[in-house]
This record gives sequence, C-alpha cells and structure tokens, in this order.
Amino acid sequence: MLTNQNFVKVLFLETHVERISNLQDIKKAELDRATGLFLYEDMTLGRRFEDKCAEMYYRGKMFGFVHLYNGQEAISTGVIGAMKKKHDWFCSTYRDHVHALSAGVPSFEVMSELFGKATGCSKGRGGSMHLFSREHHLLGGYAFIGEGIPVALGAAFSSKYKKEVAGNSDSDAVTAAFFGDGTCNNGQFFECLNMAQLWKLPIIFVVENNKWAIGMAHDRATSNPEIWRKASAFGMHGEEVDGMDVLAVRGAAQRAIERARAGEGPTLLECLTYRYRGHSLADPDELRSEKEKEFWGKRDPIKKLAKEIIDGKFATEEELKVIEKKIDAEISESVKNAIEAPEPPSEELTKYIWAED
Ligand SMILES: Cc1ncc(C[n+]2csc(CCOP(=O)(O)OP(=O)(O)O)c2C)c(N)n1
Ligand SMILES: [Mg+2]
Repeated sequence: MLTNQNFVKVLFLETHVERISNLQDIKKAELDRATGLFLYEDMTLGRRFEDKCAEMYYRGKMFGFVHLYNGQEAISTGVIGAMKKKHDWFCSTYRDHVHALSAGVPSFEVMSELFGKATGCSKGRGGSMHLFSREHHLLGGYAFIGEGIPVALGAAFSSKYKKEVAGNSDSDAVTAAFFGDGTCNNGQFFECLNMAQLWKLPIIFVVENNKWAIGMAHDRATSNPEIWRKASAFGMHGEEVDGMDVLAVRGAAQRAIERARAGEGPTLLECLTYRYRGHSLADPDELRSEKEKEFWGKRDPIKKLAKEIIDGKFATEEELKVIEKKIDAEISESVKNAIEAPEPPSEELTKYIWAED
C-alpha cells in the first residue's frame, strides 16, 4: 500500500531528476597553480574547521545551535575568493563559519566566538549564528532566515550612493548575500530582488540550494524549484551553476562581479549543492535517503579540485598534503588558544548594545 510517507518519497524524492546531472556547460574559471592552491587551501580550511567544530560540540565544549557547511565549500570559496577582501561586502546566514573564514576572519577569532570568548569576532556575544567582522566586511550571520538579504541590499545601495550621489568614483564595492533554498520562499527575498533590479544595485544573490530546509525537501516547498528562473520575473540576470565545482562557481561569480562593478546591476546565482551533515549538530538526519547522500558524496568539491590540480600537473598530491597539515596545525592552535582565552567580563554584559560602544 502507498502510505503517506511512501507517496512523498516516490513523488518528490526518488523520482527527482538530479538537476545537477543535466546542467548546461558554462564557462568555468581558469585553473593555474596559484589559483588551484589558493582554492584548495580555502576549501580545506572550511572543511577541517567544521569537522573540528563537530568534535568540540560532541565533547561538550560548544553550546547552542551549530550549523555546519560540509559539502558546500565550493560556493563560499568560489564566490568570496573571486571578490576583493576588505573591500567588497559579504552577508551570511546561521551557516556562517566558512563564509567568515573565506572573507579572511582568522580561524582563532571564529573559534573563540563559538566558545563565547571575548576574543571572538563578535566579542563572544554572538556565537555560531552571529559572526560579524567590520574589519573583514562581514555583515553578519543571521538566525532568522532571509534577515541578511535586506542588510546586504543596504550595503549595495550605499556603494552606489557613494559613487553616484556623493561623488566618490572609487566606490565600486560589490556585495554578496548568501542564503538557502528554503529562504527563497520568504517575502524578503522577492522584495529585495525587486529593489536591487529597480536600482541596478551591485549585489549578487547567492542561493545555496542544498535541496533541504531542515526536513522540508525543496521540491515540495516551492512552486518552481529552479530558483534562478525567478530572476526573470524582475528582469534580472539569473544563472544556475554546479555548486560542487569550485571552478564553475568562480566563473559564474566572476561574471556577476564584472557586471555589478560595471553598473549593470544584480545577479541571482543558484548554486546546486548538498550539505553532508544534518541541518544542525542537534539533527539526527533521518529524513534524507542513503541513496541521495551517496549520490552527492561522490561529487565532493574538494576531491574534485584535487583531481583537477593533480591531473593538470599544477601541483602534486604531496604538496596538497602539506597544505592539509598546515591547516590542521592552524586549527589545533586556534582551538587551544580559544579554550585558554578569557570570557567576556560580566561587568561588560550590557556593552555593545548601543551604537556609542
Ligand atoms: C523567519 C524564520 N522562519 C523560520 C525559521 C526556522 N528555520 C531555521 S533554518 C530553516 C530552514 C532554512 O533552509 P534553507 O534556507 O534552505 O537553508 P539551509 O539550512 O539549507 O542552509 C528554517 C525554516 C527561521 N530561522 N527564521
Ligand atoms: Mg537548504
């Protein structure tokens, strides 16, 4: 008998044609030795940092909700790595650790924040979901879905205003707003797309479509699962890209950045990806099928880049191992120092609530 659960499975999950298998060929970014090593290092840092977070969480050293980014690294590295650090702007969600690292926030500052320490990038006040760095132009992680999109829109507006109204011709910063597939059913997404296109703002809306919004399968929750097509309702440029291929993401990001800097307005970039772990570290991850996990596991973005680097003779396997070791040492050092770092002093409990602080 077709139970309700089976009905859902048959209709929406197992018959789901993986769009990623049928993507059109797009122009990817060029690979050379320096680019390959840079991308490999950034993605490896993201992956190893998140693995360490899981370890710390399960050892009871980290509290609250922690959402990991494993599997999605090609998007953070592909987009942020194509932008100018401390010049362009970035806005994240609660799945924000790796965006912060790609933007250049030191792993010690991110780890300290996760431990609630005064040395954290949000001075221990924010925790996992609220990473912020003025220095690195990270406009924040946000616990409420879609909340960062209007903030990113404001940053993009300010770049354009400085250039066109205040007469600062150097003001060419582009903003990247990251958010998930589930968030695209939220009103703020549509309102911000409308304004961004109306005012031709220098912004890239980066949708990390990992097929799931907690336990809600994307195809069950939205009228048109091809999110990039929603751009056309606003006359905006939209693109879909293999979010497990860092060179494809970087290529698409480079095109979007170029358009934005040239005053040609926003892009909606839908990256098809998958999260390898549950929604958060508190999620037993029982809803997604093994078949689906296996399908995406075979498309690991870090292994894919490693193969391209080695096959193209840009670097050897040993050289990649050296990078991995360096990163592991950096993360261990960050954890050690974050554990030893001071808590925010209790007399400063109300500090940083008002702008004058
Ligand atoms: C405004 C709001 N409504 C509901 C929630 C509860 N919630 C937390 S995560 C989430 C799913 C978001 O999924 P998606 O946008 O696909 O991001 P992902 O977790 O897959 O990265 C929801 C509905 C929330 N945080 N904020
Ligand atoms: Mg999602």
